[in-house]
Amino acid sequence: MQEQALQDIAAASTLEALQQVKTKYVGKSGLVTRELGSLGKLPPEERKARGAEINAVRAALDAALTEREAVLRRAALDARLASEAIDVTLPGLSLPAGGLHPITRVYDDLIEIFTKLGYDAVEGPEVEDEHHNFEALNVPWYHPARDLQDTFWLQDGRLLRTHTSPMQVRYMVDHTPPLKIVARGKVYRYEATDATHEAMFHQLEGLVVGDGIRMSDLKGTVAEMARGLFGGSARVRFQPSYYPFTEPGADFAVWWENPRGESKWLELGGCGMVHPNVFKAVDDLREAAGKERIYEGKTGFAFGLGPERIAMLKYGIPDIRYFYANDPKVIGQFRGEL
Ligand code: FA5
Repeated sequence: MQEQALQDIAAASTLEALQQVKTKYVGKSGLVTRELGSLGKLPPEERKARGAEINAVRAALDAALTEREAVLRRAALDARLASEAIDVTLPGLSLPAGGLHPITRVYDDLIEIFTKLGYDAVEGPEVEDEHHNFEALNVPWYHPARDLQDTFWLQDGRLLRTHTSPMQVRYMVDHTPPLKIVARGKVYRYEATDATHEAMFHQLEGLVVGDGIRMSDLKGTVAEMARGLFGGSARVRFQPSYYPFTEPGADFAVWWENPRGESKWLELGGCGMVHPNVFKAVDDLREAAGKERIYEGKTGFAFGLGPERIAMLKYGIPDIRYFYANDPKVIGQFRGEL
């Protein structure tokens, strides 16, 4: 019987088959178990020898079963590992991922350019008061320039800021020159929209204040920004313009050739030397807050530009309204991939 059993064990090719062999010989009613059970029927003098014999068979079978089981388990594991193996050299499945909005990309570029030049990047409130948005910027209530920036009025004389220039005033009231800042954020104008005008858009404001700051510093800075945005060969044009909070004031445009070989002057924003009346208004606010008057006699320049115009040119977007319509066909082109 032992020989037959050992053959059966060796022939079992799966764990299930081995389990059957185990039940057949050493299970509760297996052949060996039954042999042991029938010992009682033997005459006492034979019992001991027969018992030892059967126990030896049982021990041999147990050992063989344990060994075979280990072999079969290892084989099963190897088979499973082989079937589940991952080929890390296969190209992965690409999943759609979110992407940065084109305006965010342009802002990131701008902030990087200016922080490299030593500017601090700041942000301020979108809900403003009349004083910071207009009055302190040398735009009294009767001034016709107020009509140039049609305003969304809120309750209590508050308004949605029409430009980021009130940040000039806010920052100077709280800080001591010399200073260099850029202020980013949303601005709002109550005007009809078209391909180049939105009622909500963005601006980046720059302000530099110190002693002996000159128009040439402003021009150099704007040229540096243009080169950072559009490459080393970008050219900048300044044209006289009027802003109540600058004297003199100018508009600046960049000559830029896009990847499709089109080139044109792109009006980017306004700029100028900070008007003395703005410094005076800041000192008045400082005095009212119990601070020293320190801005009279200082010099500085400021500029303000719209990142939408830059993004339109850079990414070939023909209509400003595409930026905020959330059309997947437009936004989807700026997706990344994971
Ligand atoms: C101003 O808002 C001034 N605060 C800029 C300034 C700052 C001048 C500091 C001098 C010193 P303006 O209204 O021109 O200026 O707007 C500046 C830029 O914002 C424009 O050149 C344009 O790029 C963008 N912009 C203006 N109106 C809109 C609009 N409706 N939609 C999209 N972009 C606009």
